Amino acid sequence: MKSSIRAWVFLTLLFFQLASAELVYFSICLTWAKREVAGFTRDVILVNDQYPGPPLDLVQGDEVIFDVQNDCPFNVTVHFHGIEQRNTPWSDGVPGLSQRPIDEGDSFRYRWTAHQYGAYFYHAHHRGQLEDGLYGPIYIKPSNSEERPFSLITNNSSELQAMLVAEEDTSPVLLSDWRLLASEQIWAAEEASGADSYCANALLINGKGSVNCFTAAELDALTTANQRYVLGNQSLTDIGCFPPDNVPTQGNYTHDLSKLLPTMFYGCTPSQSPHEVFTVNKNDQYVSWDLTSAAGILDLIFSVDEHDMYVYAVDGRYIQPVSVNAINLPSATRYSVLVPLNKTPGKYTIRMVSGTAQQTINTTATMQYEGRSQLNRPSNPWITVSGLNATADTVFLDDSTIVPFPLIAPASTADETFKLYIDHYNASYLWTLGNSSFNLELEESQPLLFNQTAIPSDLIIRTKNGTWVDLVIQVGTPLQPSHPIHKHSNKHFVIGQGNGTFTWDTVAEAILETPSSFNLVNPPIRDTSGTPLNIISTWMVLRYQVVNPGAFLLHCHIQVHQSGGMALAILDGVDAWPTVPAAYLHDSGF
Ligand SMILES: *[C@@H]1O[C@H](CO)[C@@H](O)[C@H](O)[C@H]1NC(C)=O
Ligand SMILES: *[C@@H]1O[C@H](CO)[C@@H](O)[C@H](O)[C@H]1NC(C)=O
Ligand SMILES: *[C@@H]1O[C@H](CO)[C@@H](O)[C@H](O)[C@H]1NC(C)=O
Ligand SMILES: *[C@@H]1O[C@H](CO)[C@@H](O)[C@H](O)[C@H]1NC(C)=O
Ligand SMILES: *[C@@H]1O[C@H](CO)[C@@H](O)[C@H](O)[C@H]1NC(C)=O
Ligand SMILES: *[C@@H]1O[C@H](CO)[C@@H](O)[C@H](O)[C@H]1NC(C)=O
Ligand SMILES: *[C@@H]1O[C@H](CO)[C@@H](O)[C@H](O)[C@H]1NC(C)=O
Ligand SMILES: *[C@@H]1O[C@H](CO)[C@@H](O)[C@H](O)[C@H]1NC(C)=O
Ligand SMILES: *[C@@H]1O[C@H](CO)[C@@H](O)[C@H](O)[C@H]1NC(C)=O
Ligand SMILES: *[C@@H]1O[C@H](CO)[C@@H](O)[C@H](O)[C@H]1NC(C)=O
Ligand SMILES: *[C@@H]1O[C@H](CO)[C@@H](O)[C@H](O)[C@H]1NC(C)=O
Ligand SMILES: *[C@@H]1O[C@H](CO)[C@@H](O)[C@H](O)[C@H]1NC(C)=O
Ligand SMILES: [Cu+2]
Repeated sequence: MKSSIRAWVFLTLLFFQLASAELVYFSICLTWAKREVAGFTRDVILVNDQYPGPPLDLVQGDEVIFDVQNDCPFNVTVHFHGIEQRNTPWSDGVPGLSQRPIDEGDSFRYRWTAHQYGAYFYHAHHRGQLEDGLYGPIYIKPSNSEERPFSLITNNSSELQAMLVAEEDTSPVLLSDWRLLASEQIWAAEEASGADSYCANALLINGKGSVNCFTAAELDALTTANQRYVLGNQSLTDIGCFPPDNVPTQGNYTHDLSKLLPTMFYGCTPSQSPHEVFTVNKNDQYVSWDLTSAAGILDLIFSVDEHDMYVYAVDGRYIQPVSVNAINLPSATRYSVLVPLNKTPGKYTIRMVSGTAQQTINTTATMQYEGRSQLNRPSNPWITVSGLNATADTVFLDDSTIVPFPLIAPASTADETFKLYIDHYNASYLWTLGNSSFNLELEESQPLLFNQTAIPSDLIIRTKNGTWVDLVIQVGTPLQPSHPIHKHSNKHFVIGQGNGTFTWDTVAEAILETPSSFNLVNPPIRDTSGTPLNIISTWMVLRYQVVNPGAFLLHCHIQVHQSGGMALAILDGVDAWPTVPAAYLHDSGF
């Protein structure tokens, strides 16, 4: 009965959606205040007094006016992750590229059109403030004209209807890691010690979770073969992390470890804080979730005990659905899933664990069927706390096999190739994405959109509008974590990856020698892609067409890596450069 009422509501909504592109006002006020998160009180950036921030819900075609009032005692900006900003590059929220930081007490008006559909999120883009809690989900309901991929799962009309209704009711599930120290404390300690600060203190689902401390013996038993390889004769610290003097991860640089602060690498205190409970109804047949990682440090692996997940969209765009049991989310990625509610009604544990070797850390939530539980036992996990398969049948999503729906392919050749080199830069905590390190202070410089020579030229590449561009991302020294590389503005195709050094001048040359390293037929379309992992160095090639002139950042989404300079400015379409509206050039968008 409930389902049929909802189906009716759904069809009615579809009808009204036809002519419903609207101007949507969304207003946030940012404050810096004490909040208890993961059982510990610290200063947090609150969005309308909330952590995490409230959801922004739009319909494809809507135009949004997003007003930010900054009542924090520091400058901020807000970025809309994965939003193309077609014809509105001044609303991308990147200090030093698209705007000046929003001063204390000031406000700023972002204005953009939702040409795309799907799951996105907004987050801080000034210094390390993402890690202080400034983020919230964005969902853009697809217009009717976007073909859904569900008939690739089933042609049973009742099942299809249930999937459409589930999608209509989809909800964000915000996944994150959390530190007990504020981002500026972490940054100052990195500068003082020289160390790269890569450990979290808790994992959170919708902002909820606790700190869990394993004993040394438990951690020893949980240490995987891969971790042992990197650790050598060292052990995980009491927060489950590689120690700060681990040479493979820190690089061969000098450190003053006495300048590190408690809880950065060591110091575990357990807490008991509420965890998230998702109530589902078996009669719905499916629940749809937009898994969204706002993590600052770690890849996160997500799994629901005993249940399958049909992954049907990635980074906000439909894919040919695949059925899996566990998904590794690099920082800032989104995976939309339909979970079939076909098990014995009861409580099932949702497990989230670190997907990055440098730390073993986990949290849980609960998926609970409405009504009386018929399950009189704990649910069985698909994954272990260390992120391995807990059963012989566990299926992990393989990002490299994701196929877009409907299928679109990139150009078969590129007009230009840029080789970008990732490595430490004179210190463990400083990094390159190219030849040089993007100094954090450059965020305070005149925006490149207003002045193309405002920052040093070795941190800038320029492209022509309409051309196809290959970004060859070369990870230099071995044993680095996967770097989630995010390109602002339009999405890219992930056309190739390999081990060792990319020795060719172009992809065309590389294909002649190693065709199996490339896919130009149906490669994944992403806005954030993790570099491949191996015990040797690796490379990855991103191909995109320049369609939206403006100054856009390419960067690692591990926050401390970005702050440490793993970023590059792309001046897209310099031959068709836009005129910045006076309201943005001189002021705050009003
Ligand atoms: C904050 O931003 C304003 C405007 O961009 C700038 O003038 C000011 O110097 C910044 N303040 C700090 C502390 O960086
Ligand atoms: C559903 O029907 C379409 C069109 O006939 C077909 O392409 C598709 O493979 C079918 N789906 C399944 C799951 O059988
Ligand atoms: C379609 O699916 C429903 C619900 O899963 C099931 O009851 C029904 O028998 C199926 N219909 C056909 C024709 O297979
Ligand atoms: C173990 O690590 C210590 C400190 O890093 C080092 O001095 C020592 O040589 C190592 N021992 C072995 C057997 O590798
Ligand atoms: C570390 O760097 C120093 C000085 O550059 C060098 O002498 C030493 O061999 C290096 N050690 C390793 C393990 O690479
Ligand atoms: C992490 O996993 C362990 C072992 O399953 C569990 O006891 C613990 O409660 C989990 N941690 C959290 C914070 O849920
Ligand atoms: C995990 O998968 C591997 C490879 O398929 C298998 O050998 C192993 O037995 C699985 N682990 C468990 C606990 O089933
Ligand atoms: C960083 O190191 C490179 C060589 O690795 C050197 O050429 C450059 O001058 C150094 N830069 C700074 C700022 O120390
Ligand atoms: C652009 O930036 C450069 C480098 O800071 C500066 O020399 C130049 O005066 C700026 N141009 C304008 C028009 O502000
Ligand atoms: C990096 O250096 C290479 C070799 O000198 C040069 O071709 C390339 O343009 C430089 N890249 C940037 C972004 O400056
Ligand atoms: C840039 O190129 C795209 C794709 O060719 C085109 O749609 C767009 O209109 C161009 N923009 C400008 C400002 O010329
Ligand atoms: C790179 O090496 C890994 C591990 O040795 C292997 O699994 C993977 O297939 C290789 N990748 C490519 C593109 O050759
Ligand atoms: Cu990185």
